[in-house]
Amino acid sequence: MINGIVIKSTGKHYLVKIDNDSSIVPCVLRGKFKQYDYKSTNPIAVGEYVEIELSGGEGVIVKILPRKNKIVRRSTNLSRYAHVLAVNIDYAVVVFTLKMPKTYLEFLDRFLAAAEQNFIEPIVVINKIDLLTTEETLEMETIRNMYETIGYKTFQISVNQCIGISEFGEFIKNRTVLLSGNSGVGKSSLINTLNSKLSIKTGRISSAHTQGRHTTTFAEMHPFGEGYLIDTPGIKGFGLTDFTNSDVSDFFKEFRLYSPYCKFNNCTHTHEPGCKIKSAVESGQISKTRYSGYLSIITDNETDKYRKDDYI
Ligand SMILES: Nc1nc2c(ncn2[C@@H]2O[C@H](COP(=O)(O)OP(=O)(O)OP(=O)(O)O)[C@@H](O)[C@H]2O)c(=O)[nH]1
Ligand SMILES: [Mg+2]
Ligand SMILES: [Zn+2]
Repeated sequence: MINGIVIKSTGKHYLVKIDNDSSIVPCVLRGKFKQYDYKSTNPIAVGEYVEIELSGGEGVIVKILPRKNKIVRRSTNLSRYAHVLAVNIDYAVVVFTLKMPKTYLEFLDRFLAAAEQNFIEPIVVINKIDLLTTEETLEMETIRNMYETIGYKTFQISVNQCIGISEFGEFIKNRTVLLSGNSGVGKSSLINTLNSKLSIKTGRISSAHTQGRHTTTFAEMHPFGEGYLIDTPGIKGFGLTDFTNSDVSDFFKEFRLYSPYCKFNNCTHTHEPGCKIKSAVESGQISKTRYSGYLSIITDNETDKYRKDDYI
């Protein structure tokens, strides 16, 4: 039996890097496995530790080893299926841009919530700061301060002008790092800059729509120092999976300081009297955008209640 790690998955075919060896073997999956108890569009994700058997030049994945953690999103907003972005990761990076394309804070908050749900440390990377006017730079700094105050590590960078790259690289080196974000925010460009031996395909931003074009189509791990950078396809939205409404306030890091003091211990922080989260929003201790991010996740969940069992 040979042990390895899945560095690329296209759904049916996998590339597995063999442990303590530099060889990479194309693999297929033996039969049908139903390893995990939720419906997933990809039963084997990038980062998976597997056992393979060799037959001819090809490998067969015969076993998936237990996962340390995972980042999962609903594949589309109303989908019954979950999509595993990556597993066994040390940091979950969300790449954010104020423009070209514009990333909504709700997207960021949902990603952060999913990382918290899975006990993975998230990092916020604000890219394309070279494009910002003075006014937009102030807006960016306000956003950055807000997330730093909550307790998230943030970086402001420009891949094009090589600003902040080495500081970020130093922070994540030798770890397994997932990069996610909307299409066109510069995930692949950032990976190419960090590891100059790579030349991953990058895209242009459509000038009419100021959006990316989904240049990266499959998640793939690339070496960086002793660790890996996981490039992923750009996503539009981020739906959480596998939660109940009462869990959600725990996924918002700063909410945990207030929720124990709400009048009702089953407070959903929406309409109840004596809610300490609502009063923290009113007094400005919790940001309004974070609170609306929280409400949007709760609302999603209510809309989907009747078919919750389908995707858990
Ligand atoms: N102005 C500016 N453009 C950048 C910067 N970083 C990346 N870009 C450009 O943004 C475009 C999209 O970059 P990609 O790296 O392909 O973006 P991506 O996030 O991998 O996109 P998908 O693979 O579609 O998810 C390219 O034209 C890059 O040159 C930056 O710091 N400043
Ligand atoms: Mg890409
Ligand atoms: Zn409350």
